[in-house]
Amino acid sequence: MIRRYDYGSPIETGAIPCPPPAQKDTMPYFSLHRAGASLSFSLPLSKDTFIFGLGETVRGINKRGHLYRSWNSDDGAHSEDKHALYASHNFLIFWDCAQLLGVFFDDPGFVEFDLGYSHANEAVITSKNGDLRVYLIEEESLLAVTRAFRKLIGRSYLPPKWAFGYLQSRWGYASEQDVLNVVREHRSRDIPLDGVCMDIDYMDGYRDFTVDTSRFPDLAALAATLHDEHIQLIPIIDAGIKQEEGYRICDEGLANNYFCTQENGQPFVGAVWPGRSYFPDFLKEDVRAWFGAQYASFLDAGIEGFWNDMNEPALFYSPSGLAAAIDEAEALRGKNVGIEDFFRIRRVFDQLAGNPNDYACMYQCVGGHRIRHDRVHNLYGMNMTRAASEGMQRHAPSRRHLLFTRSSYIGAHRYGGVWQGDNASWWSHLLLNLKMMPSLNMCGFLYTGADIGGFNCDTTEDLLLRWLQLGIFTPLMRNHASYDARNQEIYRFDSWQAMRNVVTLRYALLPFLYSEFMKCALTDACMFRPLAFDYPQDPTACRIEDQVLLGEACMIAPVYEQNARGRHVYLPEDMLMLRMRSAGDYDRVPMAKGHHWIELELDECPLFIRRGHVIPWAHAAQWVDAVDSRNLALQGWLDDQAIYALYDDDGYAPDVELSKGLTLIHVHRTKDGVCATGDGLTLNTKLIVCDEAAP
Ligand code: MIG
Repeated sequence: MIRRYDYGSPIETGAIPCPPPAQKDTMPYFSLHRAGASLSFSLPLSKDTFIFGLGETVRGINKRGHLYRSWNSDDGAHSEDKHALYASHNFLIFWDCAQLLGVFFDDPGFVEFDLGYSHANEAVITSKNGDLRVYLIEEESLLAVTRAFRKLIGRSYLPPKWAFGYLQSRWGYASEQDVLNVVREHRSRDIPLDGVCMDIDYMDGYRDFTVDTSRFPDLAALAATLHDEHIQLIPIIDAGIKQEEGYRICDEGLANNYFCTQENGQPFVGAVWPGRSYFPDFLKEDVRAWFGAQYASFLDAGIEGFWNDMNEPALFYSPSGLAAAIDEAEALRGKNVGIEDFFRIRRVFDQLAGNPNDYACMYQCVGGHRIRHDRVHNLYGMNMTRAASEGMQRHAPSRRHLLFTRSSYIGAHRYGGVWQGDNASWWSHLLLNLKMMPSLNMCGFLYTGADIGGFNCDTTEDLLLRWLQLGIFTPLMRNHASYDARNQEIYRFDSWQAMRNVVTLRYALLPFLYSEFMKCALTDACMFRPLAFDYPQDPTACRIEDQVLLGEACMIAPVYEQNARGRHVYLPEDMLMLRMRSAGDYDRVPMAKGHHWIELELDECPLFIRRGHVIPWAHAAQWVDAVDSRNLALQGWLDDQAIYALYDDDGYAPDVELSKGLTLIHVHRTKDGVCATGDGLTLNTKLIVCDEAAP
């Protein structure tokens, strides 16, 4: 059951395509408190209440005990003390033995989630503006609540199949030659690869939709060369438009009033990579149509994937903010500057970026009305993504495109995926990557992954290897690093062969991963789930933060500590462990429900398959299109029989239907072994473990 309650004058956010009518009664369970414009909703927490959700945030799968804020922020330091990252996903599930409640706070402004932080036995959610819709979802189970919410917010974005390949990226591939080198180094070592991301370096002076032809002389020719190698180019597009007469995008935007404004109606100016820039008002439909149409020139050049960045929107400084800071510093010139003044002035400069005062000087247009940006701040990235998605659909309707964004709000999941932003080459961020997966899935974001190896800071060889061992399971599998970080392409390291072998696993698992992804997207399910979702009666399973369920039949448990040669794993039921080194090299270990210490050498990673289930396993390949998903081996631990529903399609067509893509694989035991059938499939059952092998 879903009920909607409205407060103040809610803004149409687009999170929910067809909202149910608002209730007339008062909302149960929560008590309300007004203070000025702000409106708080509080809910008592028992000592056993779990809180799930909130999508892209720091800390645990269980969100209880911290203060989170919805305020999309360009903050590259994802430390535990942070309250907000790039996205606002205001969906929560409260669960204990007495109550199960899904709640979505549809509010595009500043919202605070005090989840047992001020008072351990109370959750208080505060909307700063008090204009919002709240949706209450009550169902029988965690899975059902999530599915009902997902159904409400609409189907998740479907990427093309090639987007499940391994992608290599770096801020700093500064020329065509750099890109070609990356491709050659992978192909010559048989490291599988499906795409190379182009960061802002390809642009001419960081102007969107331009190419610096001195370094990338012919993008279409480069794209064609790479297509021959089965590799896609994936350029970045930023939100800010360089302020410069004669730059077409700028001129068109000014001529048509496409940019966000100041209070006086003049276009708002803030500095990002191109210097002083304008910000398209993506809340306006004509602006989205115009901006989205710009992607066409790249599509015509043979490019089929993009990433949208800086769309919180990030602001490095505003001219007035910077001028004030310089004045303050100037006032100290020649003085014997005291330490307090020194720290103050340092803070003034630190606080120029993403300053709330600047967002309060920016105006957008919603339904013909001017509205201060900070009331709708969290919708900016979503609407840039929408512009791109709709633009591509209009220009090339017969294909799916790869699109992932940094900033998002619930609703953006219908238009693209998300990457998890500027993480660091820290072991804790490998674990954070894992924890974000189920939380993002609950909020609709299925196509996601983090920068493998870590974006900021210098990675280490073992961190990259361990991170790849997680990355093989995440739909977006991209190695990405900052310009000032150590080179972290696989081929830079002594143990590149071990890393390559890990990547081959991704391709062996590809039919399985694609199948699980598409089934989840098409049935509003979560590909990654906390153990609590499937084992709510198992108190040990419910509190696990470093293992997650993958698809219907699997569980993953990566190693996330340096120098570890294994880890503790809790099995909520009997499972077959694959201790994997490469697509052709793994051990199959049937294991009983319970606690286990598992030895895992640096080049080994585990995948657990529930007893009684099988999963498909392909021959590894160098790129996605070369994976033969009709000719499969089956892995698993079989009792009498099992069924696997394999979803597959051509990987491009946008109008997919679950029933058209499903092939049922039936497996059963016979006197002489195992027999498997599936329409049009060649199936090899040699990898299936039978009961006799049980511990
Ligand atoms: O201010 O384009 O998160 O992936 O490499 C940094 C340069 C801007 C932030 C993105 C990152 C990208 C970087 N960008």
